[in-house]
Amino acid sequence: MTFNVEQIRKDFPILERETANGKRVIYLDSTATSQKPTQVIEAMNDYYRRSNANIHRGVHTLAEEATALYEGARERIAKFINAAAPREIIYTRNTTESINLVAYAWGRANLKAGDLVVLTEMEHHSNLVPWQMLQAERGIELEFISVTEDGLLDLESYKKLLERSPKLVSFAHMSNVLGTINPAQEIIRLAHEAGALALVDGAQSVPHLKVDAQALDADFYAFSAHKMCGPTGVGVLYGKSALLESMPPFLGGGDMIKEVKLRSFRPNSLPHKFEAGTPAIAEAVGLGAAVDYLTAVGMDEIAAHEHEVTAYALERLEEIPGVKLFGPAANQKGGVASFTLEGVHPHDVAQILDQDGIAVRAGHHCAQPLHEKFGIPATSRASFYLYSTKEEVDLLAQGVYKVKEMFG
Ligand code: 7TS
Repeated sequence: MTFNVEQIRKDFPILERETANGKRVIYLDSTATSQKPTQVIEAMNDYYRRSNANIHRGVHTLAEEATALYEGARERIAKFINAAAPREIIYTRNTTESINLVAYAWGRANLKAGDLVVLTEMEHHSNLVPWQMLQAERGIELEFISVTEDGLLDLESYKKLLERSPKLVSFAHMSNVLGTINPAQEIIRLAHEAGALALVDGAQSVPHLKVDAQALDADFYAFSAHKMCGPTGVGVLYGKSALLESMPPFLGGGDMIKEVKLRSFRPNSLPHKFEAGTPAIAEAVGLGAAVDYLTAVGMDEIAAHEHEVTAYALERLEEIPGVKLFGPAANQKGGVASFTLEGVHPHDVAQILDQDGIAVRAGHHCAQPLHEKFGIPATSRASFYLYSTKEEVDLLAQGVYKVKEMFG
């Protein structure tokens, strides 16, 4: 299938709607959450209309069908990121819960006072706070790979930290503010050479790039359905099976057990050991449909399209006097353009753009330390996905000019 953005846009009904003042929605906030194609909406609708039942608990037709749909989605997700087996795919609520699962189940079993965990200065709060909580509880140490002025990871600072033999290196594959695509394979290889495990926050990479968990050799890889054309409420933790086997469970309850006595339990096998309670079944089905959709369009085609739109956006924004862009050049980043406009607060930029139907985000984007590093409280951020167009970028640029005029 050749990539045709106009054809793709027809799959996303929301892109046709208008705002209250009659403007067509120009959705430039896919980094926060993506829009959903009809294929995903219908898969979830069909599930509720035809197959809804609780999973793994019944022999009746609907229970068997629901279980098959839920587990079938897991198989396709495993293929999508090239996991070695479906049992390496743990359903969670989102990236945040996936990282917390590692911090609680692996971290509390394996880390003690003085052990070092290496993070980076460009992390989302989801990959900072769980480790800060463990630090408060256990006395582990945290260090951070520094970010250069260009918005890249300083690998020399990383190599120095590795001399201190960390137990874990945890980093974002792609930054949600700078758009930087980090050299994940190299970071993981260096971590392993130093005897550390590697956890990758893939919230922004899995939706936009072809990810191969085995080629990367990641020990853990976390992502969210809602940023990759799927629904909210479901995410994934990929983990190497030997590692997941060695870990104690995270939450306790139904489904995660093999046997329960009044005073003891035996945990279930993978992946169920980490899926306590009735899961988000329709949402898992929706994620399966999202994976099918992205696969049919082609991840390489999506990445190429986004690259073209992003390069154009950086060019158009850069030529506006007073605009300062953050992050590396287009060839080192995904579909994100974070910027400030001299003399105008980012929230005002976003609010004025909204009057023309243009949806961008303003704030610290859950990466407060990164903004602090750059000496700013906030940025405005436009972000792009497979349905974004250069025409939308033109409207964004026009909108920013308009903001400039209004603020003199
Ligand atoms: N990690 C990164 C790199 C992210 O961009 C996000 C969400 C998360 C983790 C957390 O994902 P969640 O699904 O668990 O919430 N990023 C953003 C954003 O940039 N704007 O809104 C959410």
